[in-house]
Amino acid sequence: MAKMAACVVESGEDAFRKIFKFYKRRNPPPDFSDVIDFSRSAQSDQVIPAILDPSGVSDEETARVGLQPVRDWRAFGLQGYPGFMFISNPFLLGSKPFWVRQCLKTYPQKPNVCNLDMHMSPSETQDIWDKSVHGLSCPPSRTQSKTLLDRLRWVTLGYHYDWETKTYSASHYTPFPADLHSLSFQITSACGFPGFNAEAGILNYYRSDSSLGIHVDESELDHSRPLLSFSFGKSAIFLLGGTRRQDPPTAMYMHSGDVMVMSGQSRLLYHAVPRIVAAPQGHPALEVSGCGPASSLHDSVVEPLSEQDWAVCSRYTHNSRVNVTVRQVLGPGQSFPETPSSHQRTDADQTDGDSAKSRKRRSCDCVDTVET
Ligand SMILES: O=C(O)CCC(=O)C(=O)O
Ligand SMILES: [Mn+2]
Repeated sequence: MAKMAACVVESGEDAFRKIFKFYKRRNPPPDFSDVIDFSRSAQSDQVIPAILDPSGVSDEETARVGLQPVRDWRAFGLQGYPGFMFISNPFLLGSKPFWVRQCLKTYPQKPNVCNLDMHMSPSETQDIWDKSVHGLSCPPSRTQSKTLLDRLRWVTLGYHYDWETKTYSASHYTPFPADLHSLSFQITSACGFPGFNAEAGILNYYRSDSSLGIHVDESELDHSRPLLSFSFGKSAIFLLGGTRRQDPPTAMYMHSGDVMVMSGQSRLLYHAVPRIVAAPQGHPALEVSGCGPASSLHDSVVEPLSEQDWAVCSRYTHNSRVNVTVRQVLGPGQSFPETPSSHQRTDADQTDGDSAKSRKRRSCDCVDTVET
């Protein structure tokens, strides 16, 4: 057990909750010295090299989606977490802005679903980007009200996750974005999972004071398929626990461009994001404008951004974080049962004795923001 975990956790307690609160604390700020940083080598003896399959994916295929050749990826595992893989920013220089723009401009558009749809009409939540960019490309002023982009907390793709019932259903489906499917397919192939079918996505948008409660992602019907997670913008402290709340979690940084793969025994572990932190010095959330991806590739998915799009993405990622999780919901040949599945997503709030209120809030805002 890590130093910090040992001193805040007594046996039999909800160790995860204690450590979640430890990292969430503002005053005094916590000691971050136990947090694993995969961007720095030889940092923890818990970190082990991960085995990839570079033969499964060509350099041309990875370049099309904005990724480096697989042989250049810095991929790690964690002792005690079989099936967990961490790929430290495998993106080609200049390709992250494209994916950030997709998350801010393209994926929030209809027919995808977002938190703002819960209390606004479709015409009001149309063109979130266009209605927000004026505010974002000018210097912020005290009197300006929040833009729709500022108020965006989650977007769902493909089989749309229902936050109330914690299920997916055949009847609430819209086509999954082809570009994000390609990106996910290349990464999962390189990680030894050929034939991954990206069927559902959840995008979480975090401000500096946001956090995401303790939960397990178990609503998907086939848990033998990996779950992928992409991060852009500010860094986060990510906690990866065990199968029980008493298991103390391991803390790690997720920086802009980092990718996680949760598979096998690590597919159903408790996890959470207690805190958003600044991007490390010298590693800006987004590269400078103009170092765009090589656009000469035939059929490239990733395209250069306009100056204005880049400026908006750059400003947004300076203050915020976007996380994208991609899930395969059904196994090959599997279909949804007649009655809705009883599989549940659990979270920290619901075990804190305030379940009705927190459930209501989480149905609108997956990422829990403390308004200041
Ligand atoms: O933001 C993150 O890194 C985690 C997101 C997550 O766990 C989820 O969407 O289920
Ligand atoms: Mn999750």
